[in-house]
Amino acid sequence: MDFELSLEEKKLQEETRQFVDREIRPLVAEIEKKKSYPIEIVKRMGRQGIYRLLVPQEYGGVYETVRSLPICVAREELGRGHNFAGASIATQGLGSYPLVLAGSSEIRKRYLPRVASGEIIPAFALTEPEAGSDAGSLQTKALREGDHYRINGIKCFISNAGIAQYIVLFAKTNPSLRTKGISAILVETGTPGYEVTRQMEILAIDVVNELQFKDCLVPRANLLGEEGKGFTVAMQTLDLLRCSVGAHAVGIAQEAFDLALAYAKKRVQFGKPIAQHQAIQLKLASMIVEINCARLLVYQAALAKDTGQPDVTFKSSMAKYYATEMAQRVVDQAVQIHGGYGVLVDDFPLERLYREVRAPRIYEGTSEIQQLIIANHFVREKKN
Ligand code: COS
Repeated sequence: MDFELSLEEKKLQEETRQFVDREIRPLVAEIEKKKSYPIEIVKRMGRQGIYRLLVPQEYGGVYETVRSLPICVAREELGRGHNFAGASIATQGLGSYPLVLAGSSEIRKRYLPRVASGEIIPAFALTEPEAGSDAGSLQTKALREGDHYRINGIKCFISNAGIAQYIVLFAKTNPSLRTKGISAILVETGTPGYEVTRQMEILAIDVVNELQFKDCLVPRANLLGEEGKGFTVAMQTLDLLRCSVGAHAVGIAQEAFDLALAYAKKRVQFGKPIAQHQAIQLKLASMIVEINCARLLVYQAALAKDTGQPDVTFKSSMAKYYATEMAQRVVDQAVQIHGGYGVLVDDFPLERLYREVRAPRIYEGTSEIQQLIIANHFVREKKN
């Protein structure tokens, strides 16, 4: 068993780290101050070619098929730099992977190359006011009418919808069924009847919106895959990207650890740097052990996906669950090591990491949903 990244993956890691230092970190202070749409990050990531990890080679991607490990390696580095950079690779993937899985060849050709270059921003619209963890209970309807679907309903917490050119919508084409009544449909954001109704401000800087569909007519050709198979498309997309949320969390935690270590080495109390006090050393030791455990879980889940193992869902949920909970603990300890400076809003970045680390325990499935999936892996096995 080899725990080393390949030379190619190490190169990606190093190049992404340099890109973050050179092109993301200098933007952070202004983005945080203005609380503006960090669209410049998308442009820069597109130029760097990072979104090319998300689509197959045939459509401008890096690899023949989409691979999870490189996405995770890149996302850890992006997550260290700024929340929106780490989230952006995932939101771009959430909006493009359903096309990779189920889009017609015409749809793939039309959209994927431009997603890969960053020219197009897509979004993934699953959540509704009354359907969060229980995604199968969503109520948005897409009813057949000739060559079109007539869509009515509300979606919320939809990342990037406010800046997207298209969304992948999950709606009921057969409202009398639960998950088997759900279909995935591509909706261009300029379509009449589609409206972004609210910018939802959250703890970390991100673009999160509420949407409304009022008699929005979309061609039937925009159906992704078959009617009634949308829930599976959503779950398989989450299988790919949940472990990358874990990678993002590892990036936040590593950044917090590095800051805490540097601070502890220079901050003198009781006549010596606090890094030489056992109380701080114990914290640093626990933090780095936890970070490495989480990183290994992320790599394990990514490799499971890339080698076609059957337990991807389980491993991806373990990686997301452990890494996001771990990152919360690590950032909290990093704040503690910084003392009063840890909660200062200006100049010290810990306060930003403290805000950024919270949402990953919720989005793409809460920690409790991940625990449920992890437990069900064994409960279901025992049944068979
Ligand atoms: N891959 C392929 N198929 C899957 C799957 C996966 N990862 N997960 C579930 N399915 C299939 C099941 O096999 C089942 O098919 P059959 O009916 O043919 O057996 C179907 O989908 C329904 O699955 P299940 O019965 O497990 O659905 P539940 O309604 O119980 O919900 C959870 C399952 C809770 C796991 C799901 O609703 C979920 O992930 N919720 C969280 C949603 C979320 O992450 N939201 C964040 C928004 S996106 S940022």
